[in-house]
Amino acid sequence: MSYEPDHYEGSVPVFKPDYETFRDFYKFMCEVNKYGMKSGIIKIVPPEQWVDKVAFPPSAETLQKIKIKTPIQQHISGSKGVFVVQNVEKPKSYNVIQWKHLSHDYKLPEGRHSAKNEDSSGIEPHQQSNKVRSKCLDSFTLDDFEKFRENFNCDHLEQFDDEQRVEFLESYYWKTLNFTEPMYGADSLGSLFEDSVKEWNISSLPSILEYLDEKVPGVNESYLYAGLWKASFAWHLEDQDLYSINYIHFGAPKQWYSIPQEDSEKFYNFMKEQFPEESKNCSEFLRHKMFLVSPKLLQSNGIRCNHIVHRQQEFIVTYPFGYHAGFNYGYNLAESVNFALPSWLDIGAKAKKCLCIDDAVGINVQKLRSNYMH
Ligand code: AKG
Repeated sequence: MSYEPDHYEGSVPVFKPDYETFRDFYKFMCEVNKYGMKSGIIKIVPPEQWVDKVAFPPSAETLQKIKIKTPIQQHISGSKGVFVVQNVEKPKSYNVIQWKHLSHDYKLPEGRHSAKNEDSSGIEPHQQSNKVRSKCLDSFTLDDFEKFRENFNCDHLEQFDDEQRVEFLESYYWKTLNFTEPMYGADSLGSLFEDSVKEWNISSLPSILEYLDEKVPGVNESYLYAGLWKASFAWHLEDQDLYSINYIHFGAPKQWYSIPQEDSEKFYNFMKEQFPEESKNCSEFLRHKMFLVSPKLLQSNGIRCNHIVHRQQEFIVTYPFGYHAGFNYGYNLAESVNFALPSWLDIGAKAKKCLCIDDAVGINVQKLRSNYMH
């Protein structure tokens, strides 16, 4: 068994464990903890034996259950690598068929070996597409989802295998971030894992958060994230400085950035300088998940910024004190939850909380510790 990274990508350790090393999530996380506590995030490419147990495409029943409720429209202002993201909820719900249709309104630019933007064969003409969008959620039948399975994934997915294309898109994102208003189906309760998946099932991970007295959405219950091109997550730490794990079930990749823990204080001070008003009003202003600065700007100010592309059927894990941010390269579906190892109890007890958001998550760490110990 080897718990060493296979290699590093953009200074992020990438693990490719064999099935024996991988299958015990808790042991694996304890063994690789020292790496993540340095780099902020790690990537895990699961072994084929595990991937084969996860339905791909998901069953029609599973696809039918996905409800993308009140997605957010992201109003992004700023320039020169410093941006504020304001998330405005849209009072609408989508199923995954409608979400894929919506993705045609958020096209990627052409350029540097681009896949042409013409629609692939499985996509219906515009008129029909309008019909799909206005159709009432309840009027979709299981048969519709059965048919959708033939074309469920992101069109032109192969473009993301072209390194130069991805680099072009990343640089285009930072240049044009404030030109459009991306949509993001973030924080919808749910899971795409079948109960038959016993290992690394994000909706039922072994974690000391099992000892919490109640269910906390997104913390010990998994959330789904339905992405579109440019849908972004601003710089933040997890609630109560927990760990998080994120799996892309299908679709376009996510771009991730992380700050090595050694530079986290430098990073926080830099962010305070960029957003003086907000930081004066709330010392925990980064928990508002509204502030984006580019990796280039960070690096030119002496703050190291790791970067990695997260593809479908891969995991990213984020660590306490590891600030992270990123965006989606297109239509995709990811699942994420928080978790904790016993060594987190001391971290959680000291974690600061933002008091200006009413629904900010607070965990009674003392109670959790005593539940866990007895
Ligand atoms: C996490 O999973 O911890 C994240 O911050 C990513 C959220 C997202 O995918 O939008």
